[in-house]
Amino acid sequence: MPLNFLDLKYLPVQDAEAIILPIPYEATTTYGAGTREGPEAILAASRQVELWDEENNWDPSQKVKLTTALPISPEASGPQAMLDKIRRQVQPWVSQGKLVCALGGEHTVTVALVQAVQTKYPDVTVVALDAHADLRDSYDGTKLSHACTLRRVYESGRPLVLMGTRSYSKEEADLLWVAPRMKLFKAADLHTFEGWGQAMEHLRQIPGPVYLSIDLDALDPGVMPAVGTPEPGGLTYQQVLTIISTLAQRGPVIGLDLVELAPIPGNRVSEFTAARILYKAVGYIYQSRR
Ligand SMILES: [Mn+2]
Repeated sequence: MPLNFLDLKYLPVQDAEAIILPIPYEATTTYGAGTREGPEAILAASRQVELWDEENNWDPSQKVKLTTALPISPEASGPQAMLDKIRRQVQPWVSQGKLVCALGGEHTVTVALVQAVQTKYPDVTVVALDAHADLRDSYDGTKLSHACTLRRVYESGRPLVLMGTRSYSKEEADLLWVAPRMKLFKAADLHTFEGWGQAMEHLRQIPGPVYLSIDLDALDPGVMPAVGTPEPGGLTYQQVLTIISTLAQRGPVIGLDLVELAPIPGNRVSEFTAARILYKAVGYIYQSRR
């Protein structure tokens, strides 16, 4: 029996308004491996998440028609085939107005997820939380590496907001300076009073639909140790929640993903925190829709 998010009772996908979609895809990991185990670890941990939202005094699991889809199985014939498979599966759900919340797997899956939402929401803005810029044109001989994710997303032609960034190459830095549709909020700036205020103001001004990609390494490794490429100096749990609720209060968040969780056996804090962030995100998004 596949795991359901929050251990909720089974609801057919066609009756759901929000779909948790596990994508245990891992092909181009460069440092710590294990992101293919990420979705199942988050779903298992989610069974321990309290359903009552202590912050806003409601139970989103009772009010939102939420279900967990079967995982998208990895495609052996290569990354492009995998991305095509994800896009083909997600696009019809998006066109029916469903919110797809994907669980990675490596960050590369975001490329297909953004393409899937672009058909219905051509005016989408992508907000990406990530320790790394992920703007390399190619890496280890492929353009579909996790290290190139946001470069491919940027090529979709839509505005891209990077938050929590604290590690990038000279090539990526050069692009960050000249790219007109790109806005960068480095982690160090988000840790200052003024920088944080400017970032929240920028988020409040984003018009139209937002797609939110959360590479879990955006969080500080003290909070989220189980990621493939940890970087010190990251965001706090509360900062991530405030970013999501600010985006949701501003306007529609029409898709999201949580990627790059690589579980550490014996340490459950990362997957539990990821499950908690996902449930909080669903709550913020539907609270503002009602
Ligand atoms: Mn990333």
